[in-house]
Amino acid sequence: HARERTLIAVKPDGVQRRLIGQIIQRFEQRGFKLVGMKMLQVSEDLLSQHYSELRAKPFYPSLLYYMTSGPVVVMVWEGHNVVQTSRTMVGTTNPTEAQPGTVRGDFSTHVSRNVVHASDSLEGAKREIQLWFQGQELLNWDCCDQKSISE
Ligand code: DAT
Ligand code: MG
Repeated sequence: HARERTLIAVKPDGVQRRLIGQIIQRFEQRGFKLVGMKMLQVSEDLLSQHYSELRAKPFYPSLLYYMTSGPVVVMVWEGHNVVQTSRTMVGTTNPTEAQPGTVRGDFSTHVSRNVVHASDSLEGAKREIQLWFQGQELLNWDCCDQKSISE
């Protein structure tokens, strides 16, 4: 529905490569609404909760190292089907397979530096938004063009 929310993050490689603006622009122009955003140096504790399902993977230590190597920009976007649509906009996990036109397909070549994070399900999005944001950091506001974008 129109109030669905998802968590999108520009990872440290995306911040270093000055891609924050281009990534935000894609979500704005698609018609989604930004309801929360901050830049932060992530702690290992937060990351280990965020990536708890990947703890047993061989790449997990290097994933933690990379994700804490510099600031990230984390955002909550709202809109119709935003979870699924943003996964499509972000592209496949491995940029080798990501379609041109997707963030990963346009800006990355290697799975370990894939520029952006997007929640992969409604439940995952709820969990991640609660993990990264305090309730009062998320704003309920009206976009003047909302009625032109969704029912
Ligand atoms: P996604 O970010 O597309 O949701 P995921 O949740 O399976 O993918 O994995 C989280 C991140 O972990 C991913 O963005 C990059 C890293 N990763 C996943 N598979 C990897 C692999 N085989 N080698 C190195 N890093 C990997
Ligand atoms: Mg994931």
